[in-house]
Amino acid sequence: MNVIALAGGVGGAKLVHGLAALLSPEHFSVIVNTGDDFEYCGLKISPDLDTVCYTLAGLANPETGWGRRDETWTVFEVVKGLGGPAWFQLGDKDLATHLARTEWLNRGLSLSEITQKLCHRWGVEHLVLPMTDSPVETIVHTKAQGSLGFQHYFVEQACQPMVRGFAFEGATQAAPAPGALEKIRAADLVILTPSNPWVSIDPILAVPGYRDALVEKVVIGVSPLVGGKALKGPAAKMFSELGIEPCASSVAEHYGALLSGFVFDHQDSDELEKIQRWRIIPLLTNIIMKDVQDRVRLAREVLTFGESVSDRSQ
Ligand code: FO1
Repeated sequence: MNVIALAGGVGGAKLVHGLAALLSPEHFSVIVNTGDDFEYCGLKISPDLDTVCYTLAGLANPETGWGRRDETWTVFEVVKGLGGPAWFQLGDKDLATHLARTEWLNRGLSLSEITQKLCHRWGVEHLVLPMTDSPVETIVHTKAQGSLGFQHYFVEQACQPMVRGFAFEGATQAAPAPGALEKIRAADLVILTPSNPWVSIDPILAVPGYRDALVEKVVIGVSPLVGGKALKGPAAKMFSELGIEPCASSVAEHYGALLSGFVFDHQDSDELEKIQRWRIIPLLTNIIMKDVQDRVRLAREVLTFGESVSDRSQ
């Protein structure tokens, strides 16, 4: 079975890790959000690409999910000592990634080419594609502080400002990364991983071509919320601030007609009827991924569920 996952931050990377353990590189590729990308100290940083690649390479920091394990922080401690910026923490090994990517971008390589070079070095055999090679910036419109770049909202302001909405600057002028649409068209199953719908999956869907390509596919969404709370990050807070109940069925409704099936947690079984109302086939299971075994277990359940949904839609 050919599978494509759309992923953003840490939650999405965990399920991608489980799927990659079950599917060979010929049968599984990932399309990653680049709306979080920004420039910091002159360096071009692609956090979600790095989080997915580090996770697949076994290099990810197990505590935070982002950045690298066994990290040292010498360079940015000295930068801080000089009075330089320190709000976005870059470890020394992670810094090397940003130095290499920035140099290669300045030499004219595409984000796709750079991601392949890095994946080759890190021993990641599955194809990891940026959603586009063009610049797209997620802007968070907030009540008290106007429009903020995503990392300024997420890290510098620690997700505190109340959100009013989002914009994905550059998305309408962007095109899917080379090969991305072909991979989706060849897929038997597309998985919207448990990333933040607003700022990890929506930026991908905002790039022209993706929504149309997904229309005739079997698409399974996985809830990033359990019991009305996000497993990590501001997804539930964003739903509330936008006046929407933060719950699994709100996530299913957010994706709406895109979804053939939706995977959510036993704790939210009371939402089963609501989800079925939208003719979305439900799968209730334990969607919390505490360790690698959980990632593989959930991935296996999602794949089995995807096959059954695919059989029913034929
Ligand atoms: N998230 C933080 O909350 N604080 C940080 O200092 C931070 C640094 C950082 C460095 C590299 C990287 O790839 C990710 C980093 N993140 C940090 C996470 C980043 O904000 C991502 O955008 C989130 O994981 C959401 O996708």
